[in-house]
Amino acid sequence: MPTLTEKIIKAHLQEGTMDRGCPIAIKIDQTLTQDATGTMAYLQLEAMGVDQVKTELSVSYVDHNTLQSGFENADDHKYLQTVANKHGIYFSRPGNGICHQVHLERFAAPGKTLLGSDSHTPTAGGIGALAIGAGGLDVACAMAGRPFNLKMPKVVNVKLTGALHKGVSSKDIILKVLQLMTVKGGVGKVIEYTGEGVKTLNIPQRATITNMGAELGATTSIFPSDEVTYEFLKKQNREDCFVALSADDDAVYDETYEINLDDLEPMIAMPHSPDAVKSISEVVGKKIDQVAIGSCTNSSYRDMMIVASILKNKTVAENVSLCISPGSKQVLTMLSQNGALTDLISSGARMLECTCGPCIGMGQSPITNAWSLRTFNRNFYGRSGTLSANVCLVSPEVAAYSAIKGVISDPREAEFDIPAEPDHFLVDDSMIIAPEKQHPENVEIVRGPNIKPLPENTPLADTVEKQVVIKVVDNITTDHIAPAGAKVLPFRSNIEKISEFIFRDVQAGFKQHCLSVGGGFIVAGQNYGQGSSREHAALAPMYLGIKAVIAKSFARIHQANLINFGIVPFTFANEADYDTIDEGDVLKISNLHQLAPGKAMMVENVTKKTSFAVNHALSQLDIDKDVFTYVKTRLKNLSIEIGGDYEGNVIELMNKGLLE
Ligand code: MIC
Ligand code: SF4
Repeated sequence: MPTLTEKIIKAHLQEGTMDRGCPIAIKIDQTLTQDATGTMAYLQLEAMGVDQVKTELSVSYVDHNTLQSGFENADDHKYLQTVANKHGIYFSRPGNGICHQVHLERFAAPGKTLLGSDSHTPTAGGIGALAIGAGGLDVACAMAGRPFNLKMPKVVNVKLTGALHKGVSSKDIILKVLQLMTVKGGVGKVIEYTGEGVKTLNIPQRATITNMGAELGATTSIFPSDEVTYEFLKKQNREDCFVALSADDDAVYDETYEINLDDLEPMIAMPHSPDAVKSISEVVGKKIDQVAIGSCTNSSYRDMMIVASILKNKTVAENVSLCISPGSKQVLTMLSQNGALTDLISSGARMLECTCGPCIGMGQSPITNAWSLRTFNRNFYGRSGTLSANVCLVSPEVAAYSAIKGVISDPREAEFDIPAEPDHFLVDDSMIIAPEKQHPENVEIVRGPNIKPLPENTPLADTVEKQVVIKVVDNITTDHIAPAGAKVLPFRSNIEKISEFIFRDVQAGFKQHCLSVGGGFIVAGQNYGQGSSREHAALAPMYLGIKAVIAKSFARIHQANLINFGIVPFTFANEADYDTIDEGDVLKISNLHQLAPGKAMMVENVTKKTSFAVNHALSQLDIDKDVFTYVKTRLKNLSIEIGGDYEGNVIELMNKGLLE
């Protein structure tokens, strides 16, 4: 009676028992990184002294920072290419596509585990992989052959019945799930899709759904592997890696939802949260300024063909700027070969590179007070680069039809063709560079001046008495903590520089404030750190002297990143205590060296002369690993465990100025 999730976890289990909520460690078969998180991950891998990665497959993608408005991004790309070549990692060159789209096309396989330093790694769940997003250090550890630690998740069943009507999209399914479960409803859970409706969805449609499971806060999302999966793999020349996989018929789930696809209508997520979902009929007619189509959620061949069909022989409304970024070189080449690209260009669409682009604020920021419709997965405040913009998330059908109408429109009224499945995908892996196998020792790693040393933490004292430097509300995203966008992303390999942007749009002068008071504590509401896997949202606060975050609850990846970099994530034992604390209050936490799994601690509010209890989720493993003295001790321990030459590597990195 196991679920599909339990079957894959069982086949990869290395430590722990599979009881809900218990710590487990699973073997990782594949890893992926992207450029914005990859440089840190590979610096950590180097410091551990790993010569060749121990996974079945590791791929380094470049898809986030490709504007190259200075030398910084190009430096990062060259470092990533050479470090991959030396250590046995495949390198997907800029231009080859968005990591999740390319991985789905060329590498993801049913039944495999995949760990990626990007929160949308679960995209590969569409093909039946157990694909999890994590911080770069966790991915570096997986490349070093260490199992991935997590808590045994609950398994939620979303049962799909019926079939989608024309104009309704798989994006609408996941928006519906977000409406039902909210942005924190998936924390600690895997979402498993079952039911008759599953076989009506092709692999890219399934991947749209698993991709956006990240917005539920879920550990991952997964579809069974069936004849549709086989057909997709065959058309990608990869049928060899097919295995049929599904949950047992009598599988027992922790929660079940049922969605009848026949009843579903086009949906829209309103500003500024992916779970602020309405039916399109509630907002039809609203004037818009921008439409952006693409991202790892909706940039497949199928999505682009639908968009081309809607735009064919039409012109984008004069009040709208439409930009389109196809997901991969495979998709773009196929569109170019069959003429659909001409339909996109003729409509007036502004064609962009096959990268993340506007999804991460790399260009195409909309006008002041804009209403922007995007086929992306996140519409967090400020993420588009225009603080006053109202960004909504929709399907490609809604986006394309609204672009020609100039107002939010219901695509069920549009005339267009549902594209036929291609007989074959265009397979050309010439933009993926295989690593040097014969003499990797001869490969020179190129590090331009933008690659700065890994920062170091000071050991956690037994008693910490410091100010609350910032108090924030519920659902603070990593985009609030460590914003992205064209002005910031060039500095992802430079923590000192990136620390200038921490909480940029929440508290002016945050960096100076932290430095002047010698760091301190962050106090937060529910679901602190939701969104991305970026370690910078922990590394930069660490650099600024943050010692603990006290929140009502945390998002999974951010909590793990805080632990990895020696910031203790505490949760209020009694949530009402949140209201008793003000910014600037001095808090004192004693006996930190006696931190033990499951043991509550007392926090004294020195300013208010009160005290309150806090819990933490640290395991014995976290505490034993001496996480509180990152970088040196932690990396040294890991290095000893994997048999790496830590001393040699650290001396080399220090000589190169990459470690202090
Ligand atoms: C995102 O969508 O927020 C990102 C940019 O892909 C991040 C990774 C990053 O910040 O580099 C993510 O989702 O993990
Ligand atoms: Fe890139 Fe956007 Fe996907 Fe993140 S969500 S990987 S920025 S396309």
